[in-house]
Amino acid sequence: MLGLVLRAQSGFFWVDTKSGVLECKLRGRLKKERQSSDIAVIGDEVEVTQVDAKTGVIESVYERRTKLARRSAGSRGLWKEDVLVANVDQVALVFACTSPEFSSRMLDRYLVICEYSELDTLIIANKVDLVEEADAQTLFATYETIGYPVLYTSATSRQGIDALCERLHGRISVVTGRSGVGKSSLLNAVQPDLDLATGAISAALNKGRHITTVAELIPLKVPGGGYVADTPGIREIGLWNIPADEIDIYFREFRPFVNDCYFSGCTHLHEPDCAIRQAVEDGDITMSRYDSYVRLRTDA
Ligand SMILES: Nc1nc2c(ncn2[C@@H]2O[C@H](COP(=O)(O)OP(=O)(O)OP(=O)(O)O)[C@@H](O)[C@H]2O)c(=O)[nH]1
Ligand SMILES: [Mg+2]
Ligand SMILES: [Zn+2]
Repeated sequence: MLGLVLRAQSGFFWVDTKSGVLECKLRGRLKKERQSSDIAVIGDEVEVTQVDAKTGVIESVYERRTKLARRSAGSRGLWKEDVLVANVDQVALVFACTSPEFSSRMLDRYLVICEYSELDTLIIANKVDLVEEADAQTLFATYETIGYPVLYTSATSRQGIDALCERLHGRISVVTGRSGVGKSSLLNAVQPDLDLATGAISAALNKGRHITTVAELIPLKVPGGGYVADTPGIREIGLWNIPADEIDIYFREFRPFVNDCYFSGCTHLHEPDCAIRQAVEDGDITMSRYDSYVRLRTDA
């Protein structure tokens, strides 16, 4: 039977199948090859043999179409890749128009991670009810111009919620963004019976809790299905495995210019005849995006 891993914990896997959610273990021979932590992760499509009404065994794991990964400490002082979610169709980056204050630096950083991981991206501008529509659009205009879809939403007034539902249907989405922007509130608006903890309650639950980057995939009960992972942040994924000299191409509006610099290894920081800095001067690249690039490039 085909299944999808919704949750993984201490060697147990909760797998969504046509017979419902089964609690599964891995078939012994699967464990011989690798550590059980990377054999199957949430989002993995697996082949399952049902044992009884509630349990099963994972026989094999299908190849991953995409993945969201971070670096973690491995054996002998080496770094290893930690896959957080497999088969991600899109990343929904949630920002609030205000409270907490919008940070273009953080958005640019997230976008680099998404471009590098080759994941579709949706920008959600939440809490539009707290600002003037025109002010919200000013914050996100650059991103629409360079081709990212931006949804203006309010979990409170339900503005944009139908459009959000449409975006989530039939796909595996990772919903991320800093604390307090309204991730859980938006998902509750999409599907009220999810009943995710929000606001002060959510903060209290998280206090003293181990930081889990991704908890689980939540199946959506909508026509066409779909799954969402409500995650506190993909920030710690970091930019570790992105070579410094590749960062420019993950700023998508830089791409038409990167080959026009005088020096082939141009860092776009100080070289003469730099096409990127010329584009900034000509207004084809915004100063804010260029500043984000400079910061990421000099940190790398
Ligand atoms: N005015 C307004 N308030 C909102 C909106 N969405 C969420 N909030 C409020 O913002 C606060 C934080 O919302 P949450 O949904 O808990 O935020 P979160 O992103 O899930 O936060 P963490 O779980 O801590 O990562 C709560 O008090 C919500 O009621 C919105 O669209 N408009
Ligand atoms: Mg939350
Ligand atoms: Zn250059």
